[in-house]
Amino acid sequence: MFQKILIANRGEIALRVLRACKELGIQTVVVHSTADSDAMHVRLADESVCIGPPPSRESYLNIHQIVAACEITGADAVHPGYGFLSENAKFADILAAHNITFIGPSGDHIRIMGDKIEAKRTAKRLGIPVVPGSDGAISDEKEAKRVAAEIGYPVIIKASAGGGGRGMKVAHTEADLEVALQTAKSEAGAAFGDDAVYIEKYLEKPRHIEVQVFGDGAGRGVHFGERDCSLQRRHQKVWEEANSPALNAEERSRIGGICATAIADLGYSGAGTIEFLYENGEFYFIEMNTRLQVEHPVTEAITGIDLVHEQIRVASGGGLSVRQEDIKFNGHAIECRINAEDPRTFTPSPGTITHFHTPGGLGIRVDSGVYSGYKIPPYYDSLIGKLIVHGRNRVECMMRLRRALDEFVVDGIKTTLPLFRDLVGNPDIANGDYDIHWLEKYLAKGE
Ligand code: MV4
Repeated sequence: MFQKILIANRGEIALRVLRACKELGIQTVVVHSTADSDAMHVRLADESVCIGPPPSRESYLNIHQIVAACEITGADAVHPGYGFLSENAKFADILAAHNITFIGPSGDHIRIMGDKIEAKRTAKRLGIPVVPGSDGAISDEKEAKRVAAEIGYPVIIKASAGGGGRGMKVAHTEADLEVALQTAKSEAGAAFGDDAVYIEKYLEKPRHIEVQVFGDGAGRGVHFGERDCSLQRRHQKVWEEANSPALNAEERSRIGGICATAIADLGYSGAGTIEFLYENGEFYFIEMNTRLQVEHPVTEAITGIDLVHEQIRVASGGGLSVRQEDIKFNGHAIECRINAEDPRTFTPSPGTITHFHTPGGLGIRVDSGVYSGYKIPPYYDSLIGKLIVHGRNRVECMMRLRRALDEFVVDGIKTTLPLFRDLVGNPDIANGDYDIHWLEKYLAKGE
């Protein structure tokens, strides 16, 4: 087991990882920018190292500074959290070259999944159902037209270096295709320095369902069920739940089994998320994330398993603590992302939190890095906390969520709490009847 883990992140996820390390009796080091000297992760860690000025590029993304912090403190492993360097293959490789364990998959697995064309090809080879489309990059308009005619319109053009919704263009007819292809290519080239694009059948009203997987790096793979993350705005998830209201136990175990087998065959190590679009009872792979995700607590709530413990165990060579048959799904969980933003326009609202009071009671978990009197710096993302609610079934979970939202107090700044108080009373949400476009339509109506 590791002696000392360096946490290369900030905010609620840095605290989340700190808690797991403390439980496992592992010493902790955190890094921070000069804007985060008063941050909770700095207060709770055994040691801290200031690694640079506020901009992420010069601090939380600065590989040399982080490696230096490892050497100075004698950390033998790094947990990257999510965002920042968590899916940076070069960072994983550099740590390995310094005999520091990256708590995550190999650089090569990160690289494969970071290239969306390569990821899709790999998924298909491993027996995961994918969206119909081009077999690799599209070289010219003629090829685009041939593929589109074959799969049928509408089609979507995506950047291979994109992901998370960046650089996508929809073409409804052949007349739209030329413009869509050219704009997708030039936007991809400008944004990512790589203009490779591919084409897929455009699914009009899918849900976003993702499967939580783990590999032990030695040929074993398991799944922890799925999360439904369809409620998004501009590709930012707002509300996530496990299980998906759209799936039954048989569908869960079928898609989960396919994913677990694929992860085993890939020789993958650590936590991963296989993302699907789900429409008319069918799953279509779109991307794989090679990190722990923001919404992992809903999976922890229904399985009772600490996913960060599992990450640390696997990275240290101790293997997974569970076999597939040990993983049971109990009840229902919902996560609300509390952002320091206007609840309608989502404009960031940094500033001082004058009062912070979190809800409690059975089935309630709040993961947050803020406190009363804390000043939110303007340099980073606006997530200030996550409310995770568990119940024996979805109805109980929703009742408990409504109550927890009533108890939650955040004064001094705007937050997205009022949006959740509206959503929890909405009939479509109560019925679990929503797709990936539901939230944007709801916000546009201004109900
Ligand atoms: C799609 C799609 C429809 N058809 N692919 C957006 C983010 C990226 N991960 C993939 N995305 C989409 N890919 C096909 N073939 C619709 C989206 C999409 C979306 C997906 C998940 C959650 C919210 C979304 C919002 C708009 C578009």
